Amino acid sequence: MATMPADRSPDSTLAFLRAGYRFIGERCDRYGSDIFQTRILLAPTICLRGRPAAALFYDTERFQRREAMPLRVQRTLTGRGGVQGLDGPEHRDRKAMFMSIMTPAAIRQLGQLFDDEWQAQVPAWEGAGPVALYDALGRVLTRVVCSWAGVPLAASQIDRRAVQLHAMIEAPAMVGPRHWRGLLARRRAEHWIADIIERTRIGTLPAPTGSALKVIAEHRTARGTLLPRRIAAVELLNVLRPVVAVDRYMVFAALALHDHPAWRERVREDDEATEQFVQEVRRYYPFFPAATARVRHSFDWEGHHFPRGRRVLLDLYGTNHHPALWPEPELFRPERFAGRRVDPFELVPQGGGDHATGHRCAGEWITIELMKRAVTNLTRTMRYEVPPQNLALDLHRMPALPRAGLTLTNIRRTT
Ligand code: HEM
Ligand code: MYR
Repeated sequence: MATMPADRSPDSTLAFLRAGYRFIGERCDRYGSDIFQTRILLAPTICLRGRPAAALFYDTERFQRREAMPLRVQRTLTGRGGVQGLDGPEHRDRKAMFMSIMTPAAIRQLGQLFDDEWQAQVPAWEGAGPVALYDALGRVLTRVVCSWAGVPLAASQIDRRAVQLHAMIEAPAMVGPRHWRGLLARRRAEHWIADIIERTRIGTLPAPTGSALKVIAEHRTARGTLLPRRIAAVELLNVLRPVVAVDRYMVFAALALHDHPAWRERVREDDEATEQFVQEVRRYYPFFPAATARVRHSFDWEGHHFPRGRRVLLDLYGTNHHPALWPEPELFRPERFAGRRVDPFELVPQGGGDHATGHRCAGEWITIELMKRAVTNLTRTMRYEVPPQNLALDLHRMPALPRAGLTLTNIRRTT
């Protein structure tokens, strides 16, 4: 049996939270190995990166999600009892519920609502002083996703819900106030949505056919029962929250347009270039650092032993920056996607493997659609300036974002 390189320190949880996106990659580089063992949350944890590792990690025979996600992540970001922690037939059934919402027509409709809301906001942005893109898009996406999902939202509530959804995304890897804000936000948001689920079920709140609200409120498990109201709320929030999270990728796209003016010109004219650009934004920028699972039954892989129950972390960021997959990974080069067929284990910002049978992100197509529309809106329908500001991305902070969320000035409509 090969010896797996191992961290010596008794626990690396804080080191992970401090080191951020490069925690696994730095150690892999140091050990000259894409697999090593460390201790996280006081328990031995195997860390992996790269394509073969991703193919292994998404083998549902070998890994389970039950009791895999750290509690601090469940209490803020994902909630408890949702699809992320299910296995086997129960996962298939719940995942099918999500995928049934993601029809091409529904995705187009979401995209159209997003374009309409963006255009509706431009006059206000034109008249305003500096616009913080992250905050502005957070509000746009909150309004749009609620309308698309069938969730009623008064205009006066948009800011509050946008702040809540952002707080859940920003909390999982933080200690102190940012974490507490996420805990509170989740409690409040689950109450809000559980009430809406209840009203839909008793018929006092009509839900549009095919909407996420209707599908989730009326979903029946294999045993023919409705989801408990709180779980239904967790699942509907698993649609609302991550759609709002796409604002981070939109900020990254705007950052990339700013840093690569030649690409601004290319995407203005060419939809294929826009596609490549969006893929490179998803590959290059730091978002979801790592996915977690546990070994289902002991097995050996490439000479390493994986004992039953061991927690495993797959480095998503590190796989997207692996030099064996991506030559010169630290360069932003959308042309690397020209004519390239990307297999399900190479580009994994939203997980790898199969959407229906595994845990790959249910919202990947939505994410790509919304990002393309954001790039088109930024380059073809308006002009703006990026005033001097600190645009550095701190890879120690998870999730990462430029400090001011990217400030734009002198916004003008061009079409
Ligand atoms: C799962 C990332 C957007 C819904 C995931 C996973 C990642 C991820 C890394 C977990 C993969 C794994 O466990 O192996 C992202 C990122 C997004 C995004 C970076 C950009 C904003 C979305 C959107 C939706 C969505 C727009 C829904 C509309 C889900 C759901 C799961 C999931 C339901 C759980 C899937 C499962 O456990 O089977 N996402 N996601 N995500 N995502 Fe996303
Ligand atoms: C979502 O809302 O589900 C989409 C993306 C949110 C990403 C937030 C990432 C923050 C850091 C999480 C640490 C997890 C470590 C296992």
